[in-house]
Amino acid sequence: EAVDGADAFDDITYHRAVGVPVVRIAFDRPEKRNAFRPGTVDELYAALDHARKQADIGCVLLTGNGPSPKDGGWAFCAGGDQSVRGESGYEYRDDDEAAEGDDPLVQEAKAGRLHILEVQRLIRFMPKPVVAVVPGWAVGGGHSLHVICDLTLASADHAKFLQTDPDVASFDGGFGSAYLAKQVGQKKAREIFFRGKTYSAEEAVEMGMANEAIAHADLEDVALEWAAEMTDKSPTAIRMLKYAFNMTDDGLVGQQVFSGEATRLAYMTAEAQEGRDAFLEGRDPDFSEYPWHY
Ligand code: 1HA
Repeated sequence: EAVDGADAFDDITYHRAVGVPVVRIAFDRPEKRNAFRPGTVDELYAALDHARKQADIGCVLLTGNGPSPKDGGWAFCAGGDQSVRGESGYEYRDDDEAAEGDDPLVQEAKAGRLHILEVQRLIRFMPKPVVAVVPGWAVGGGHSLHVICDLTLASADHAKFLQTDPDVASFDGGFGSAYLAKQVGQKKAREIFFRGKTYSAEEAVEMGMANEAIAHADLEDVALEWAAEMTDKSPTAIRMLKYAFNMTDDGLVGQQVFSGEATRLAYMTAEAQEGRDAFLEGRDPDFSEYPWHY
């Protein structure tokens, strides 16, 4: 189902599933293997942030539209669009729209963009699962995107996983590499980056960086089934689990994010409300009714 305002996007599509609390966000530059330019990243960020804020959305499917009208090839995402890579990052060019308007200072600040990293953080910290649905190439920064997603489902027929970063003198030194190593182990992660070989969906599953290889024709249906299973469960439990999984790797920020949810739960207790009420009523709080649980 098309979502209001979704036709404002040029480089992505945004759909809401019917009957399940799930959205599908897809790169829509199939003739470029779904490589992203700065405007693509702005749109992706806006779409993900919209999904994040909807109380009736519990899961995001992130994928790439295809096949390419040029040669029939499939892609999840081929990373940063090298044709707009400038001296310090990826640049807005030609018909690539700047999402935040024409303020010259904003435009100047936006030169040389590497803001796919902001998208990575949004995926990492959003309180609902994001599933990479990989119908074809996942390459470079596109590979790193699948790595940061909570789950990866891949086309058994067309998915191909490839890290080209050092071939084009780029490097994702954060989640794309170090977090990948947590998934596949140090030796394999170094091989993926240092050798730059292509791996199939089945190999990706074997390595532990993808969950399942699925017949291409069934990929989207199975992804929706997985999303429906997850969104049948307790939103609070899923949110706490995602943040718990993240926390051991995310340092103090991980603790902050997890603990924020603990604070929210604590605020819901009568004990916390006594603290608030006492302040508002100008009296000392009386916590004597609340036990020291063990
Ligand atoms: O590492 C980072 C970052 C790190 C830190 C912070 C920010 C980061 C931001 C981005 C990145 C990166 O993503 S660096 C890595 C950038 N990506 C690549 O190096 C992948 C380049 N592409 C390929 O290696 C191949 O095209 C492919 C393996 C994805 C597909 O090969 P295939 O099936 O043989 O198709 P091919 O003919 O090469 O591509 C089809 C069309 O798509 C071509 O255009 P055409 O000749 O038809 O006009 C091709 O140029 C275009 N295309 C594919 N990938 C890109 C691309 N155009 C621009 N940029 C691309 N990334």
